[in-house]
Amino acid sequence: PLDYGERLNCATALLDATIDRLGPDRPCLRSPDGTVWSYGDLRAHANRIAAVLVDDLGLVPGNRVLLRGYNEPWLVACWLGVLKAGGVAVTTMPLLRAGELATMGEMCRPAVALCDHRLTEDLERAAIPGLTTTAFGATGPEDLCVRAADKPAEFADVDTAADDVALLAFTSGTTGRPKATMHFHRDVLAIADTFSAHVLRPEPDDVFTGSPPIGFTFGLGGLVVFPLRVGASVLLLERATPDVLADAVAEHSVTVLFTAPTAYKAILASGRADRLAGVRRAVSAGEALPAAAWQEIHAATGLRIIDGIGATELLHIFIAAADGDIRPGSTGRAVPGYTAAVLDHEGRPVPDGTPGHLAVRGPTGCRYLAGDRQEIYVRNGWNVTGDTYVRDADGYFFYQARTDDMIVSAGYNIAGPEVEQALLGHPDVVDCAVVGAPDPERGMVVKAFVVLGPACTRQVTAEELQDFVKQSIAPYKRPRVVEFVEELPRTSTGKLQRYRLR
Ligand code: 3UK
Repeated sequence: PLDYGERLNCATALLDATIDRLGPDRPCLRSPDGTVWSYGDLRAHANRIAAVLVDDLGLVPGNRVLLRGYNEPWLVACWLGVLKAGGVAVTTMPLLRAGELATMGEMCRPAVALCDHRLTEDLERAAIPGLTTTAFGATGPEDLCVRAADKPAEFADVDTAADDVALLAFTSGTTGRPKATMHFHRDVLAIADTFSAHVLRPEPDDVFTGSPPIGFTFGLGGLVVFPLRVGASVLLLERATPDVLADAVAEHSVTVLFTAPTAYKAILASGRADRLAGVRRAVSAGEALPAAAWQEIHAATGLRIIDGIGATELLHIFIAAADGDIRPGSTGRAVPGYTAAVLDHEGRPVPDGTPGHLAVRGPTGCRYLAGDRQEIYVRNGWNVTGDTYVRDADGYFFYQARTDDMIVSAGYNIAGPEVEQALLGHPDVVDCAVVGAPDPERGMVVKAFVVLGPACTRQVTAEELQDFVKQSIAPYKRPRVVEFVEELPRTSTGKLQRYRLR
């Protein structure tokens, strides 16, 4: 069991443990232009920011600090500075706009915002009451970096409790309005000491990189907490499109890669698979990685991708498989430290092989800021993620769909994503989403929204796609309605918003 004692400041723990063990000069944060901050540099910057927060901005332990920036060293220094000062970090993604930021502000009432100078406009337009914004990354006298330069390099970190809230993270809103979840100082270390320690097993010489924003807990864990916990370094990319990512991996000798299934597929499609040759561990999360995609990536790169399901509510990954244990098409088994089960509507375990609600228990868990949804997500001590899964007799978990995306049609249970995978096998289909549409006879019918590739010049008919799907999956799963569209609605973390199509 994980025991961090009663008092714990995770920022102190992340930095000081490495510095005590490996010295202050180890490389920590890397930028594409070749700049490197050592662990000592990062600690000094974070200390100075903590001093600005406390001395100049009047931060009191427990105050919430909104953070908004691209993946780059100053954002990491700000995150650690807030925690050192005893504040609660409210991480937000650069893609969010004024309306979304206003909702978040209303929910968590931050006193202070630290914001990349290129991203202040939307934050100002959000007009969050009582908020003081300080920009970073520019050169004027008011800039955080300039003010921090005058502060001492040492700071006495606030002695927080292990279960003081360290961070508020917003869910990506695949089902509508975002929800804020609270995570403790001990949770931040727990994700490193479960998934990272047991499945990823990084070493101090590893170089991490990836695409998820640090404002998304997938990125916060993979690109900040995991490398810092072992004294490794991380290359931070501001706009990591698949091409940029693949090139950066090759150029900077990256060994640990975090991204989503779509990016791996795009890297293959752009002919850049060879750039991933030096990667030792590649993680895929956020959406399911179908067996066919796993095999294709393996054939092109030799990589054995580590699929893992994580959630903002649980902070990071809780089901995954390590190298030798990987079974393509399965998300893996419960990460050591977590227990996972598949339950029926009444909360009883279903037999192996039967679909049901995925439920998880472990050191991290869901605490919503507004308690209204707590009874939906947490039942009888289990965190119920909202995903339909099947477990096999060996304890491997197989993703079916978001529970909301299960389509019940004429008595059949059909998982939308399975139909999507079948459609994506068609050479002219580049993107698609499958949902249930109300139908007087069948209750629901399977409806597909299909995006055709730019190279497709001939007329593709609904009938052709239906016949195509019937060749790879049971005929009753074929989309009875097909609508051709230009593009599909996605969240800022790249997830399909099927609810908007419904
Ligand atoms: C889905 C997956 C199948 C699933 C996340 C890693 O995605 C993250 O958090 P979110 O709160 O969404 C959670 C939901 O996303 N999902 C995530 N990973 C997988 N479905 N296979 C997967 N491998 O519906 C889950 O309930 O945005 C991922 C680490 C931290 C995260 N926050």
